[in-house]
Amino acid sequence: MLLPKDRGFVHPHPSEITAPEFFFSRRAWLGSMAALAAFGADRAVAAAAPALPPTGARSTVAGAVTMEKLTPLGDVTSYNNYYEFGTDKSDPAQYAHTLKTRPWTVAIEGEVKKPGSFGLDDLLKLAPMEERVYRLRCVEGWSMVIPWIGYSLAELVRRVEPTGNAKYVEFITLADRAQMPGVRSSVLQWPYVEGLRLDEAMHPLTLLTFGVYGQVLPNQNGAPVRIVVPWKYGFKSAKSIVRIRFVEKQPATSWSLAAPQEYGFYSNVNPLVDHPRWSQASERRIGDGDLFAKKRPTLMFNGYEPQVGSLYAGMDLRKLY
Ligand SMILES: Nc1nc2c(c(=O)[nH]1)N[C@H]1C(S)=C(S)[C@@H](COP(=O)(O)O)O[C@H]1N2
Ligand SMILES: [Mo]
Repeated sequence: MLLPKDRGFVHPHPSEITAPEFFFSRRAWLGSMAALAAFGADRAVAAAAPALPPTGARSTVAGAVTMEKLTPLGDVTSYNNYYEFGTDKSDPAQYAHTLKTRPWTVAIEGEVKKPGSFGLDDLLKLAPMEERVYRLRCVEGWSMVIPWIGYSLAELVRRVEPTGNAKYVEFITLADRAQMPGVRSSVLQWPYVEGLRLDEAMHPLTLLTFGVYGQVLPNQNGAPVRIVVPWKYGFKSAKSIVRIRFVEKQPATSWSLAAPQEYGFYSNVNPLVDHPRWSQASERRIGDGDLFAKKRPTLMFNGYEPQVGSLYAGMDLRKLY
């Protein structure tokens, strides 16, 4: 599923080019990270982060490049959603320290020729890690630009050899009351389940993610392994995955079970299709300033239309929201 390399380059607005100050803080920070890298996971992840970003732009795949300013690490780790730890944006940072991320295994089940289970260390070594700078657009109307570390989920999918019956991939995440206070609430059905069509899961942009900003994922960002699907609303990017199931039928996902009118299976970022309770035409970029800072227009497929638009050719995106 390779795409022409030169498609989809978005020319940056001058104000979007990362300021030089940023490189300095990042360089110092990476230096101390390297010194601190204590065990395998840290090293595997840190090695993938470029020691010095060559320019304002860091490439992803297939020409998906963003030169927008990165969201500061402090915001990435302290303002987010991880309902297993509570529904406030500050809850994950406050409570996720109780999550035990080792030992960790990911079971591969369903329509594959090679079912089984991968220990975290095997997953870390499965394919070379890359840094990918992606926009993340939460369905709630805020967005970030985040340098993730991981490799394309397709690497894993290919190795387990889906059968001809595999049409969808289901991601099942950890739900453990002992470690996760939010799981006592009935706000969602647990475990948190997400899903993709097989071709979406195989798209090179879909990232099996182990790190962020050159370090292993902080618990609140979905340690030790999550997916990131940058052209879909953030809730599709399931955190702390323990099982991956290959199935024939479209899986029921936690958010579409909770509110089917509001959260569809596809949930592609789409400024033309509003949420029933609010507009999706624009977004607040975290780090741009306070609540009154100017909003940015939301882009079709979160700006990844050149890469992923063809996956949805002929589909009515108003119906299949
Ligand atoms: N297991 C699980 N995964 C989850 C969520 C969650 O509550 N539980 N929240 C989602 C939402 S709404 C968003 S916006 C992203 C946020 O990812 P980040 O915290 O790394 O920015 O995670 C998604 N993955
Ligand atoms: Mo979200």
